[in-house]
Amino acid sequence: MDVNKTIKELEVALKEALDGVEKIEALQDVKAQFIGKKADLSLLMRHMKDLPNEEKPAFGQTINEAKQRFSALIEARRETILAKKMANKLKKETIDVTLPGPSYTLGTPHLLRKITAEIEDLFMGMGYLVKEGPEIESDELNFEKLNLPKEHPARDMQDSFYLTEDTLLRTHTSPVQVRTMLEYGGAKPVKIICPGVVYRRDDDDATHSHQFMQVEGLVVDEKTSLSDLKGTLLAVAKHMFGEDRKIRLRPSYFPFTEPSFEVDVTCSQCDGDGCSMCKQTGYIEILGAGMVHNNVLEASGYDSSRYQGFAFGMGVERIAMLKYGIDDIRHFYVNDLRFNHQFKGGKS
Ligand code: FA5
Repeated sequence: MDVNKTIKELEVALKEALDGVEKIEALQDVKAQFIGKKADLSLLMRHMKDLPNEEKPAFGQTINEAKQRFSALIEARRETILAKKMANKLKKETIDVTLPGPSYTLGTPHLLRKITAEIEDLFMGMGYLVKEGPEIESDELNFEKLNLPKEHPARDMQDSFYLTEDTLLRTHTSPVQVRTMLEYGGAKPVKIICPGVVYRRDDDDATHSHQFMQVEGLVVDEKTSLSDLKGTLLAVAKHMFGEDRKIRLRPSYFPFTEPSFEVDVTCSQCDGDGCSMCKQTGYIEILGAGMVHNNVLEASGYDSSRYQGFAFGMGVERIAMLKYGIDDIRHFYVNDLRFNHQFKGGKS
């Protein structure tokens, strides 16, 4: 038997078989057929036993070398198939950059967030720091240190959601005043605003909500007067509503300020003539203010014979309603995108 001739014939047959193979699975079959255990090439080894001993090594080497060549041919075909497969895949995955992409609707900051940012900008421009406090507050900071001891009748002005006997959802942002004065230890002037969410057991109607936003302001210094407070509030009203809107200061009562005021702005719906939104008064209340009560200064570590202060707390929703002629506070909370998207653009 001429082993070289047989191997050559097998090699020709292998090359022909490989030429027609396009898939890895088919290549496996060809591999089994030509170099597998039962392949003709492997079966040639059986002739070894019929050969004289001195010819056996050369015979074995010839077959092993043939096996290596066959393997290399099969391997080369595998690489060609895989390369073709990858090329096809890439061709199919080609991205057409001229195709229009999916359209995403851009969101917009909520109007209350925008108004708050506008107020923060105004006050930061006047040298105020922005301070924040927790929404779950102690009775001590929400009421007691603000000159509202337990059982004080004025607590009824702010009907509260209590969580325990001594903790509640804060009813106003005024406790942040107290927190800041305590933090400063009565040792330095204070000039802050405190934006945040507050909660009251108020019945929801066009101008009241059980959850709303306030921005508190507090200035404590050695020379602080009522005219500083008036000037500051006038600057706020003009900045937020323009020169044309009128404001009025009404004497009022807050236990933590003396004297106290409520500040009203002419109603945007009726321009001051009276309508259902302003309950026929022509005005809408936007904030409470006053000179900080001596008891409050003292309770937070400030010497009231040396320091005076003024404070105010404004309702953000009421300001937004006046500025944009919104007739119902509930629009802010129902997440109707038709409402929200009207306030796209501008400052965020
Ligand atoms: C206060 O909350 C005082 N802490 C404000 C203050 C601070 C006075 C510092 C003096 C010194 P009042 O309860 O009036 O005050 O609320 C302030 C503002 O929050 C109101 O003028 C109004 O604009 C808004 N507001 C009050 N209750 C509601 C409500 N239920 N829904 C929406 N806005 C409200």
